[in-house]
Amino acid sequence: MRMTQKRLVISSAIGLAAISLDVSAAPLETLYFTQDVGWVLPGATTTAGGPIVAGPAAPAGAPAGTFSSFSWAGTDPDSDFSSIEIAGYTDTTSPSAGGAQDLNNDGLWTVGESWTISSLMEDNHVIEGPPFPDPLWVTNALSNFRVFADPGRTIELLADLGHATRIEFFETPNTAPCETPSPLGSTCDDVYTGFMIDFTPLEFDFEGFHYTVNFDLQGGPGTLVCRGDGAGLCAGDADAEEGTFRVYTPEGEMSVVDVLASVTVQQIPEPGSLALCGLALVGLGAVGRRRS
Ligand SMILES: [Ca+2]
Ligand SMILES: [Ca+2]
Ligand SMILES: [Ca+2]
Repeated sequence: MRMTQKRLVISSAIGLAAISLDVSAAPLETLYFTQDVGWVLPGATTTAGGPIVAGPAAPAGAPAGTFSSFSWAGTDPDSDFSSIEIAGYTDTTSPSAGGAQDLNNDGLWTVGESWTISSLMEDNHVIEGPPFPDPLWVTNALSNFRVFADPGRTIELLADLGHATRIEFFETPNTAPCETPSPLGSTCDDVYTGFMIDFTPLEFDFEGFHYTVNFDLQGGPGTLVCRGDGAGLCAGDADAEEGTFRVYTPEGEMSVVDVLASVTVQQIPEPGSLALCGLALVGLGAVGRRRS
């Protein structure tokens, strides 16, 4: 009796080992990315007559016709220019490489780590002129985001090309008391807004595993990102609607918002393996019944 049980245990262990070998190799622990981005130049009419000046063309690899930055001013000739820049990174140029976001400190974009793939940097000045339209300007940042399995970037796992992130910019009135929330305390914080749907996760399959790339926004020093959830410093912001984000930037300061990307992975159950498992269990059941 004991011998029979032992043989059964051994044979089913061999069977399970064969099945798990059949499933696939291990999931990727490290991935590689490129993020190439640029602005579409907003139309000059959106500033009610104030100039909009294009900055340098976006680097090669970014969607055609886009710019790394642009600046704008009011109709008053003494008006300072504000500007907004966008930078895209690769896994080797990201500020996350070797930084605090590199949790296992290996210099690589490891599964589970949230790394900066691009940054928005605004140089915010008080714009002089007549009352401005709300929003002052509307435009898209366009991005080409790619994920690879190898550091040489020859095995492409994901290509999200020409992706548009729509941004609306509001130059708030610049005299106290501020009419709108001014959570950073300048007179008066400006705000730009967009939709979280532009940060919907992306998914792909590779060698028996399902990968999900999640995106997030993180405000740098002196910058506040609100998610429309009314939490913390965003409390009392009646404009913080569900499904939107709002970035508050103080007058007279630089602000930075980072776009983060992280990966999660799940094994894909293979129909063949499931059937084998089922058969093995049925077989064990049949043997068990015969034994009793
Ligand atoms: Ca790492
Ligand atoms: Ca301003
Ligand atoms: Ca303002």
